[in-house]
Amino acid sequence: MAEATQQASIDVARIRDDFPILSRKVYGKPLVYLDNAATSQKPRQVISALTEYYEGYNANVHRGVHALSMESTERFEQARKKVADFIKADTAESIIWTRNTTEGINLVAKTWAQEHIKAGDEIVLTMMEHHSNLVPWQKVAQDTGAVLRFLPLADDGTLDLDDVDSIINPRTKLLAMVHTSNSLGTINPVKELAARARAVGAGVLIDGAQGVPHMPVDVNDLDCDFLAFSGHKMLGPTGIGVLYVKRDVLEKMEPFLRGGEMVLEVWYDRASWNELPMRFEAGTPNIADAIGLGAAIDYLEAIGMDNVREHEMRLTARALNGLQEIEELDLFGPRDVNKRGDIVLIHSSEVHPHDMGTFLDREGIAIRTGHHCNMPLMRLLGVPATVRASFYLYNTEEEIDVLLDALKRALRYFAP
Ligand code: C6P
Repeated sequence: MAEATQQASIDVARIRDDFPILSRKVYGKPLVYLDNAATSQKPRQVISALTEYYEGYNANVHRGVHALSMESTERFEQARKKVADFIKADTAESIIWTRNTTEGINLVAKTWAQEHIKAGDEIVLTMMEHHSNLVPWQKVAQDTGAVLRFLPLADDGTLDLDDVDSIINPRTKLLAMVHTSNSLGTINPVKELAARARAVGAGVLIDGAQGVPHMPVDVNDLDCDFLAFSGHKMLGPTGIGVLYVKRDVLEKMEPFLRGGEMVLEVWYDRASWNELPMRFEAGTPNIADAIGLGAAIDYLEAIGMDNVREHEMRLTARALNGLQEIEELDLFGPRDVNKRGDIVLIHSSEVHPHDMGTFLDREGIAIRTGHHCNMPLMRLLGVPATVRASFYLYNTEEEIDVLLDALKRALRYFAP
């Protein structure tokens, strides 16, 4: 691949050296990894943090008086503090470890929502929600008799807010919405919509799965009650996620799972609850991966989230410019890179997305094809499946060009 030509504020070549997997080949071609919305790659620093934990101080947390247990507890809690600082939370007690975004949203649906949402209440979502921020609310609506309402989409893949005042109204009890769409790439005006929800007394949940890894996020600025995201999409290990809950909201919430660690005192017939956030972390937590996520946050902080965003905007602009010129392709989502994240979504009526994905794979290019856990959105767009490329801090402008070139060749290859 040609030498990097970025006039970037970040040194992509140096970053790439930290990611062992990026030097591998696929079918004899250099790997071009453009499936970051599904999961990101991991730098050596994160992989080492996991090895150091298992080789050096593996022990359960919050339970032992021995040195290893105290060391692992300290590193585990340091990681929690790193997450809190990363999203500008006031206190680490607002950070609950989960497995992933999906579990975080389900936790809110199974606890807070059961207490606060009643028959006739309304839950407002958008028409671009990932299944993880749709299906749990369908269940809440079925259980409680609440009604789901949806903010519709404009033609350019942004939200159509013409009727926002009737959709977010005094019956609204929760606004649960995605920050950056994993299909359209749209970055939603979450802060403005959170303010509208607040004005009618509703709670606010943000699905940060595609937002937190790619731009600075400040929970106080957004004024949300809940923010859920996944470690594996932000250079961290799989199996570790985060649910931020505003402190005063969390204090009033009933526990999610019950058992060891989340209790203060237990009798044969009853129990009392531990302090926050342990009250929401029953059983032995995912210690190693929480520490690994802490290392991922150190890595991102050292680069700077503003720099990550700026770099990805440059990559996305290059991709959009190139894609617009390929007339066989339909391109979804806003054209303005200020309104979108690192994701581009395309469809060609001439080539099935899976054929396109297989062709690109043979070129060493990893992209995602299918419905991206957005089936209702795909129906709305009128396509059964699409091709999606998503970028991260280690991708180069040359890789975008490799993608564009391969797409053109695929279109010629499959031409009717
Ligand atoms: N989207 C994608 O390829 P989990 O699987 O729990 O870590 O994240 C769920 C999730 C929730 N919301 C959004 C906006 C997401 O993008 C995702 C995960 C991946 O698009 C896997 S389907």
